[in-house]
Amino acid sequence: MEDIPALEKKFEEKIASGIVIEPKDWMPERYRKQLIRMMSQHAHSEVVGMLPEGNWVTRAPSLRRKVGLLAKVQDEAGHGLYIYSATETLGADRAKLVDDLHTGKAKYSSIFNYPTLTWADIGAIGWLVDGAAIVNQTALAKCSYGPYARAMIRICKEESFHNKQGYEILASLMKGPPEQQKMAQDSINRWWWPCLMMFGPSDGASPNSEELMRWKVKRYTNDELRQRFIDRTIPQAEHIGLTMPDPDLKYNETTRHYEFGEINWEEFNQVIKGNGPCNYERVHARKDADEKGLWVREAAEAYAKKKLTMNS
Ligand code: FAQ
Repeated sequence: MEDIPALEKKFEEKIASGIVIEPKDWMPERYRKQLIRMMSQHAHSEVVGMLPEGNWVTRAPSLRRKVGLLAKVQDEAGHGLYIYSATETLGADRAKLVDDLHTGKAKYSSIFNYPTLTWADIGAIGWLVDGAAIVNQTALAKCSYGPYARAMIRICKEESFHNKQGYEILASLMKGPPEQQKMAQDSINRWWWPCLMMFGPSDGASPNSEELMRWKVKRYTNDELRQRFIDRTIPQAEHIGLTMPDPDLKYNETTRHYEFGEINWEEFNQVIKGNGPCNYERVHARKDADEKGLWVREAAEAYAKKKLTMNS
């Protein structure tokens, strides 16, 4: 049996040469812990993320829109399941992770603590929230932990469909009467800044980034990904006549990037502390679903046990 410093050295060499770490490989406890933290928050976000959109399933304006939205919400559930499974490859107990969400110990993405007030918000979530998620997750598809990286490949493909669906909803509203255009613009006014917050605190204020970058879990910093999202999103907004609620937004010909205004970090900190507009409602809805689904899980378990006894 090799000693810990030798194992650590080998692990760092693997990371440095771009070798992907797999579940049975030796890894430092801190690497495992960081991955479980980040991946479980990600899984919780996918599952909680179904709630704001689910709010509109019964009120989608046409059968076509309803079918698209239902498929999207189901996809998000699937993403949560892949990522929870990936945390299990690290030895995490899924029931404990879910319990941490319900007791407020675990975080989930700040973005899902905002309400969906109009149909246009469903367009804004698909276009902006999934758009931000794609920028973040295409980078994670190259992360150093194999099961997480592989889950991201399929998830990004599905998110691309969601992104196009959301953009199409907003493009249709922008071609409609003034009331619909106003509704689309209002949704962008409310969702733009919270979407920029999805990428996390600025680099200087991000305690986990340095370690995660060193281990190639994160391949880019929070600010780099935020900038990438802004640069690719503004031309899309202009194309359909939407404007972002930021008077400081302007293209810099020299850097070839958009400059943007100050993010309200106080709002971000309040939301991740549990004081956002819908935090209570979201966690309460998840706890309620968990309690109401208990009999289904118990029945499935009893059936599986019975089948096992009959077969043995
Ligand atoms: N919300 O040191 P950092 C989606 C926390 S999926 C809440 O920079 P890190 C799909 C952070 O956890 C969206 N908390 O942290 C969908 C840490 O707290 P801790 C989710 C946040 O990990 C679409 C503290 O602040 N995606 O949208 C947030 O290096 C439509 C310090 O921050 C992922 O989770 C935030 N926005 O970087 C579903 C992707 N930002 O744990 C339905 C994977 C930061 O130390 C509908 N995660 N915090 O107490 C990541 O890439 C990273 O974890 C970051 C944060 C970038 C989110």
